[in-house]
Amino acid sequence: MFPQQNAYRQYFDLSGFWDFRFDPEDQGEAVGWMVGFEGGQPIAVPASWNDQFLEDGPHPARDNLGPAWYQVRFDLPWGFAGRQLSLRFGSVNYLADVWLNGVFLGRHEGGHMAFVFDATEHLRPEGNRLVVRVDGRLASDRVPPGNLPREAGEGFAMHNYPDTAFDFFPYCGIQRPVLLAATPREAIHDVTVTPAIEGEDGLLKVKLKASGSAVRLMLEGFGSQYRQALQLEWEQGEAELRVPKSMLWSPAHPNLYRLTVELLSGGQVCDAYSLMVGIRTVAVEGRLLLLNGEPIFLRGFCRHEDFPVSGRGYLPPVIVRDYDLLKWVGANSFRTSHYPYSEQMLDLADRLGFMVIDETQAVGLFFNENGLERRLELCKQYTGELIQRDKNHPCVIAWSLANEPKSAHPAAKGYFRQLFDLARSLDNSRPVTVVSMVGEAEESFEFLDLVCLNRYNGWYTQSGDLDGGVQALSAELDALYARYQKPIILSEFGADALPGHHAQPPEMFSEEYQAEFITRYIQLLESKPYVVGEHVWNLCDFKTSQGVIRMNSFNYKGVFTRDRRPKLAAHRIKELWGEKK
Ligand code: BDP
Repeated sequence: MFPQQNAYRQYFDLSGFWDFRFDPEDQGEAVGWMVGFEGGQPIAVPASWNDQFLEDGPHPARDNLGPAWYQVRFDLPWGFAGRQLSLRFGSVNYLADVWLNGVFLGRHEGGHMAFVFDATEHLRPEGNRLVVRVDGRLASDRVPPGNLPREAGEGFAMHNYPDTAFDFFPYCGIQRPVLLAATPREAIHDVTVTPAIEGEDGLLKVKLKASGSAVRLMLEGFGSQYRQALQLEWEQGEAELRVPKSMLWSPAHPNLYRLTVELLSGGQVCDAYSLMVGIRTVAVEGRLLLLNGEPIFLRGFCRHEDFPVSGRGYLPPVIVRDYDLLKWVGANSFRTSHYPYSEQMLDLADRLGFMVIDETQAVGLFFNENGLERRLELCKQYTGELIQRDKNHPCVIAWSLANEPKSAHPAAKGYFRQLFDLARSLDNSRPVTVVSMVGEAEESFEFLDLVCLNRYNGWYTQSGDLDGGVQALSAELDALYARYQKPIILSEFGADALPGHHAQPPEMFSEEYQAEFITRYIQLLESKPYVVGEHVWNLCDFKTSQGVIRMNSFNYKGVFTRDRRPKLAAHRIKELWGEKK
């Protein structure tokens, strides 16, 4: 649960300037840096380290993926003593080892996901030292993978530097805030809210994990007079709130309610936790995707957490700006390509009414024996962590288990069957998908709820030939629907455009070609009755590794530039989507 400030809970944000040093010989542990190190330089937390410094000795700091060490000194804030204390990291990419006052608290693998360590026994009133070793190196048994051995037959790497099996820069470091949280000894540990609709009423099924004997639930209409309270004995562990004539959540009306759970001990409130909930349902029926029982069509983008200097670091003004761009251009949805975005981003999606396909960090998966079991274990961990973190968000309308796995391999279907079963067992209220580039060969579409396809006809194939590309896409979509009989989302399509580069007639890399490409795709997609969504690749230009197909180490498929200025395509999309409203 995200830390909260109320009469029973408090947290302290450790963001600021920490101390940092690279560890090129990987000797930090051997020489005892866990208790603190000398010779560090200031670094901003949260942010990726790569673009904060120019050099690391003779090498660019940018390409140093670790290991590297962070440390910060802090005193225990007023009022924290005697509480249950934990340290919560919003995201560290990729591998984090954490010591507090020389005591090893634990390790977390995988970026873009929150993790927590209990620190109660190891904190002192003054002079605490938190040390984090971060290793962002790329390896074939990590997810997402990189540095794949060519001789082992994984010849589909991007041939770029750093050598990723995915197309975005492998930014490293403490990329989201680190919070020191204080909670009561008897506390609420977990809340799960599942909405349903019955006639005009909304139903909220609330499940709790808590140490205590009884709880009280309170539901308030956000911005309305609605208020309801319910008390129950804790042993029940589960309750249903009926909300008569409820205000449903939808992109047009993102109505939210505030649910407060109070834990009672000896008749007194000893802990409280509030969360915003939305009453809405999502379902797949035949060739339709339904929100609150009504067919919906997803118009939107994929995006990256990416900005100059801060890299993949949490940057609230960019989040606000991106929502403004999404609204301006007429989007109603996005996919968290290719990793879970910050929790704060999802809070705003709830509030502003954006539908989100929430994706794990499983990008660039391959199924050769080499490290397969380990990658599967990691994917299970990531799926579990994502659903646990984001399960209560009304904005999340589907889970994506992976992006563009190399699924033309006999092991792929069984691999995704296990992940799909896991996702279903954790949450049976949302569709589950995999975003595919192999199309019909993605046999897991037999059991997945939605078919998500990425296509670049007229770009990587049929280059320069939009007529040919769109025709081929049309035929492929029909075949895909005929085979799987499930709603299809074109989850990526787009073309690079160098900002300010023009051509008439349109030509690849010009703003005109990108605008024309996206227009032709949208026209085709909206003519197919089984297509339920279109997500343009990408909202903004973003940084990748160096390689021959990535000029300036940029992917230029943004319809906005990296500093968020519109290209011609953005204006065109605004016109097209504006007509549909
Ligand atoms: C797709 C990938 C995406 C890439 C995009 C591209 O899913 O990560 O950035 O292609 O090549 O295949 O622009």
